[in-house]
Amino acid sequence: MITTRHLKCLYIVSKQMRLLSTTAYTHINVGVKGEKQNIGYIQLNRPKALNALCDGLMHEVSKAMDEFEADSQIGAIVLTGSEKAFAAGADIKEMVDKSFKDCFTTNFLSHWDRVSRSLKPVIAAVNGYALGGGCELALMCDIVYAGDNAKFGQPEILIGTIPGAGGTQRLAKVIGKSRTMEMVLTGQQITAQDAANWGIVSKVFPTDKVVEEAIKLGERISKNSKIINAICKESVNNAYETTLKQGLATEKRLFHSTFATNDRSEGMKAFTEKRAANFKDE
Ligand code: DAK
Repeated sequence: MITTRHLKCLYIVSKQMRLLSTTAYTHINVGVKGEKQNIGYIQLNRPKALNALCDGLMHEVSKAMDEFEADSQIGAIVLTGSEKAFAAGADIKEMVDKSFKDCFTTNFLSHWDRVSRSLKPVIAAVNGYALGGGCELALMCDIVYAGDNAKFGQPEILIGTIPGAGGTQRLAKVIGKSRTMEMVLTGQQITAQDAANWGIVSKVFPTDKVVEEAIKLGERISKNSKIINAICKESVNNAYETTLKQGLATEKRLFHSTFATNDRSEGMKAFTEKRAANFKDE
């Protein structure tokens, strides 16, 4: 349910206090969800353009991510679109007249990586089209839930370009070479079920249940220590960027580092005392 709190505001957090921020968003809806209002919620909202990811929209997503990361009460973030489209890709109308020089000298679209740099778990709730940059944005999230009407694809080849935000990289790591090649060289769309079978999506739900399920998942994850969640994410993400040997070495050190937190101590004590852990995120 959307409350007044969701409409205008985000919360900037000082240690004990949540203050209203005056951030106004044009291309996205931003709010907090969940029983404890601890799930950050970002809904892409350019319905007339099937949520094409224009520059302004992506800057707003970055801003909302910054605000949620700064809010100590937010444990996870859900990113979604509409039932018709998660996002139909970067805004082609904004790109159509650009030259190589424009792209190169401005490092065009380089700010797109904000979601992938989140310390907090980000769950994509995908319905409808997730194409091009839309598919890549979903792949930047930590977990992808999809509605049974979702369609994933990298159709850039059909407009004379190639994926530029992970569609030849993250996608290949997730689904392998042959499937990636087929997707990026034909531009074909795949169903939610295929995406689940291939590992892009972890679960498929009826369309009207995806967001609700993503929020429930966020709530479940938020019960853990936020700092341990962040360490755990870092270790998994590292698996995509390094060799197995280096990844295992880093994992071991990150595991050791959890012993510098009170939450690790509390978690293990709680287990031995047969009670629920009371994590304080420290
Ligand atoms: N950009 C701009 N407008 C779009 C759009 C897009 N990607 N997708 C749809 N629209 C607009 C349509 O132009 C139309 O607007 P009006 O004509 O009504 O003004 C409206 O949304 C409804 O679309 P359709 O009339 O086409 O609707 P249909 O149901 O017939 O078709 C569709 C739905 C999703 C199959 C079709 O719209 C479509 O093929 N859209 C384009 C999909 C696409 O090619 N996406 C890839 C774009 S390239 C990078 C970061 C990101 C990227 C690259 C680099 N760096 C970090 C370097 C990403 C690149 C891309 O995503």
